[in-house]
Amino acid sequence: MIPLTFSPDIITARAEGRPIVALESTIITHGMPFPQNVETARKVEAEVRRAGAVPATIAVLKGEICVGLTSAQLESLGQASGVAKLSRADLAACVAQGGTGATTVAATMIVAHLAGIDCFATGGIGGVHRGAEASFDISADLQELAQTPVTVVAAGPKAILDIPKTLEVLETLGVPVIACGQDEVPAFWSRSSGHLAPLRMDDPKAIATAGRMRTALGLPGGQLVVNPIPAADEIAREILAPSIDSALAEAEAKGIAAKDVTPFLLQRIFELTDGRSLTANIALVLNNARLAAAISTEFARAK
Ligand code: PSU
Ligand code: MN
Repeated sequence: MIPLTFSPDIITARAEGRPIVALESTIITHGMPFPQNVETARKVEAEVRRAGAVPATIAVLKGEICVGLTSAQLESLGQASGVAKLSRADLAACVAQGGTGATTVAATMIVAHLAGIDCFATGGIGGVHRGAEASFDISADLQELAQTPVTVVAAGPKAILDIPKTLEVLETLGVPVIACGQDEVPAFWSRSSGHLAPLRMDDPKAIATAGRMRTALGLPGGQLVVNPIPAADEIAREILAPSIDSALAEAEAKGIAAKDVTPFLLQRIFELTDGRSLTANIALVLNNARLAAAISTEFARAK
């Protein structure tokens, strides 16, 4: 028996064969400040429902792997401090010890797959950090995409990362990177990264069909769909670049390392842009939720 705890909504959705979209929780605990984190999590869930699917936010609460959170659980997770950030390496130990933790893209993919969920929406995935040639800091999200069959919708690698190196590693790992609606890989807060995506598919059905074909061919791993932030909400690359550079310099000066790097950079960029980065982050997650709902609808239809 796999120890998963489904919320009442997800029990019903599974029984009815409805499309389900997985949502991560690290974005709630480590990616955004309270109360915007809880507000956003609720809006994202509502957006998935409006688009005809059922949201399953995933987290570990007191040793239980929860697939779907109740409103009260979401609120208390968003207010809690010192919640662990769980990636592939941390998940089993947290559950075994009865701990509480938020799941990253990697851990959310693992749980989604165990729960039979094909599609997952997030903000941005982790990737190869700038200076990785010295620090070796490459997110476990990339390895997960290589081995776990879930289609992940993101607004591109976060612009704090080294985007060309991230694309190279994804190619090496055999992960399809599919841009939706444009030829370029988007850069999270900005629509443009200056790098062409290896694949482009504008139709959710084509994306689901490609994912199912991967499975039919016996190829392990998922797909990364990169969905540009809506034009009205983006922060142009040139405008953001100085804030990213100073946040990176500060992280280095303070010796921030490992799991703390991404949360530190996101928080500093939020401060340096007077909150504009957060407004953009919220808009892009909602946009990804809509696309993921459409893709999961196509996966459900084919079952
Ligand atoms: N996307 C966001 N905000 C976040 C994250 C993604 O918009 O906070 C989180 C995700 O959970 C992702 C993690 O998996 O950051 C990457 O962390 P790391 O670089 O330490 O692997
Ligand atoms: Mn890292």
